[in-house]
This record gives sequence, structure tokens and C-alpha cells, in this order.
Amino acid sequence: MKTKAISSIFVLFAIAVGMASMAPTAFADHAEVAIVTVDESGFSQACVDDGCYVPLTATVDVGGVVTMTNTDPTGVHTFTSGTVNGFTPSPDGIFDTSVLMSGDSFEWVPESAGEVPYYCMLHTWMIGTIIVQEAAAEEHADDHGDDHAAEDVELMVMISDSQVMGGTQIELEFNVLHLNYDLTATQNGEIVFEEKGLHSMELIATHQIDALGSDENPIDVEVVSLGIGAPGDEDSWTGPVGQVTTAKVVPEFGTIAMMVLAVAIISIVAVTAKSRVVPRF
Ligand SMILES: [Cu+2]
Repeated sequence: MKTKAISSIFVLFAIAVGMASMAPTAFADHAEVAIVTVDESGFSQACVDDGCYVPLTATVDVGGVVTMTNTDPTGVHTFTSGTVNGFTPSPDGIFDTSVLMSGDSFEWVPESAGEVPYYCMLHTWMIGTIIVQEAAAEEHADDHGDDHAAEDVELMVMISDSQVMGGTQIELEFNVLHLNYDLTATQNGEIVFEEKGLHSMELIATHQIDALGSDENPIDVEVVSLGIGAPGDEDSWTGPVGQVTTAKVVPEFGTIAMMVLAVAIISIVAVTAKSRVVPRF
């Protein structure tokens, strides 16, 4: 697998799906989603905190339709998939609206599940995320015989890594706040990192591992969800429990950067019957 040294490209994500009974129209809601730009987002970065795209994180099913519209009367914008590192964009080619004049729209139909970050190539402070989920989640719910209609609770964890001073820094990016999880990393069958009951108040958590992965000796990273909620208050935790995400970490050395990214591999899943949607604290 080729990795670009300079920019933070990741790969990987994974996971999926627990369910619960809630709003019946939940799935219909993900068949299509509309994303718009915030007025004057091209002139100032004032929109950054709340999001220069609305919604900032949009969820859609695989095969659904994402309609991206530039509703900002004061400027032109793009929706370009990829990431921005500082002010340096790295388009990943998944989609690109190219320049949208005010009022113009673009439709994109995602073909695979995952988390797709995007930005505006003209104003790199404008960034957003589209979470593409398996429409199959729906059928799963039915399998549980939950006839009051189901709604997904999906947990996504994106794992990326970089080499930092002789070790590996693992960055976990979650789509929910307050995830409690176990993190284990193994290399050659030996545990090189293991911590149980971790809690992430933020969407991003980083962990330093004192080992380097290589093609021959990749590091396997495993994240197991324990539930979502305040640390120490297990009884009130919701969300997928026991979901596992793994990533095989095989850094490649770049010619320039000390930061090399690697990554990948997906996997997977498990389902729990009891969970609630979008926890709030
Ligand atoms: Cu823009």
C-alpha cells in the first residue's frame, strides 16, 4: 500500500452498527442528505467553530444521495473530498464538485461505507465530514425482531498512525464523544500496548506505542468499544458495546517527512441489541 508521506492521509475506518428502537423514519433520513455552505464562509473563518458546512457531519446510506449546494450568496465554494493539513489540502478523489457558483448543486452517491472528510479548496478552513453507513443496518435491525422500527447507532473509529521518535503514535478519531474503550496493540503476537477502560472526551485520542511497525512486523491495533458515556458511570452507558475495530499498522518511510503514515484494514463489527442514539452530555 502506498502512502504519501507529507500529508495526513489515512485510511481505515470501520465499524458499524448497533441498534435500538426509536424513530421509525430513521432510515429514510439517511437515504438522502443535503449539505449547504454557510453565508460568508469564504470571507472569514468565523464559521469554523460551528461548521462552515451545514450539517458539519452528514450521515447517508451507501447508495443514498448527498446533495451539496453552495447556498452562500457571497461567494464560490467547492466540496472536495480529502483532508487539509494546516492549509495544505490533500484531495483523495472520492468526489469533487469543482467550483460551485452561488446556488449551484452537485450530487454524489457513495458506493462504500466509511467516513469521508471534505473541504473547500478555495477556503481550506471550511471542512466537513460525510459518514457513509451500510444501508444493510436496516435489515439487521429487523432481524432482531424489534418491530418498533429501528435506528442505527453507529460507531465509527478511524485509526491512523504516524511514526514519532522511534515509536508509533496512534490516532483514533471517533464519531461520538465520550467513548469508553480498550486499546490493544500487538506485534508478532506480543502485546506492545494494552490499556483498558480508556475514555475519550474528545473526538480524537492519541496513544503512543513504543514499537515500530514494518512490512514484516506490522502492528495490529484493536479498539473495543465499551459503550458511550461518562467515565465510571457504566450503568448509564449507551451505544455499541463490544464492537471491535482493528487496523494493521505498517508504516512506510517517506523521503522527506518524519511523519509517515500507514495504515489500514478494516474490519468490523458486532452488534448489540441495546443502545441509544446520539448521546448528549
Ligand atoms: Cu469556500
